[in-house]
Amino acid sequence: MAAELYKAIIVGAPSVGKSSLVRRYQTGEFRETHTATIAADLSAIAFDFPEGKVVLTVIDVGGQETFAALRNTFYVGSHHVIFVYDMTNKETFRRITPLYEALNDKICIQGDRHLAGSLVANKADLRSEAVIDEKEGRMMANLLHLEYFETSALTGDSVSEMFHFAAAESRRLHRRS
Ligand SMILES: Nc1nc2c(ncn2[C@@H]2O[C@H](COP(=O)(O)OP(=O)(O)OP(=O)(O)O)[C@@H](O)[C@H]2O)c(=O)[nH]1
Ligand SMILES: [Mg+2]
Repeated sequence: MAAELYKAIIVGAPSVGKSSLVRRYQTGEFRETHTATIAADLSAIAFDFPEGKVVLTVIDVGGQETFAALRNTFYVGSHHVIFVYDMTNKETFRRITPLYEALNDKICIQGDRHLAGSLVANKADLRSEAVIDEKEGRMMANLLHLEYFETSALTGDSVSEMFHFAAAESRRLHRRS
């Protein structure tokens, strides 16, 4: 049976760890240094669900404001949006709402449907330095109708679960419509 293809986009302020999360999932590696993503990187992740194969194309968009227009272009046709912030950096949390609104404006939402996605509090290995706690993160996720994850690209905590959810949820919502 042919694989089902879905598209996810991963967005957030610079340095929150978007590329690190993708890299951790794809290669199991972690890099200490930050190399800013220029424009966007594409990767494909394959999942074997009991119902069949799913391939999720992940578009990792550079967080610099220069790429705002590009981000909106890539959003069109996406099945899942992964919003990432760094739990040790308040400013990156503040960026979530404007990002959500900018992307939400790009689609025509029908009835009670919301933008499908996840809110990811990354750098959970630095929890002792966190300035945004779980309660605040979950509140924001509820408000925006997003699934909440706390991840660490350094330790790998919850990284597979987060990408797995993106694929499973894309499939579930697409099948229903
Ligand atoms: N401690 C810790 N550091 C992390 C984690 N994830 C990423 N980093 C570090 O944060 C920095 C930025 O990571 P990137 O993955 O390049 O960030 P990005 O969101 O892709 O940044 P842009 O491409 O500029 O938008 C790097 O120095 C990483 O090593 C994490 O979970 N824990
Ligand atoms: Mg990057």
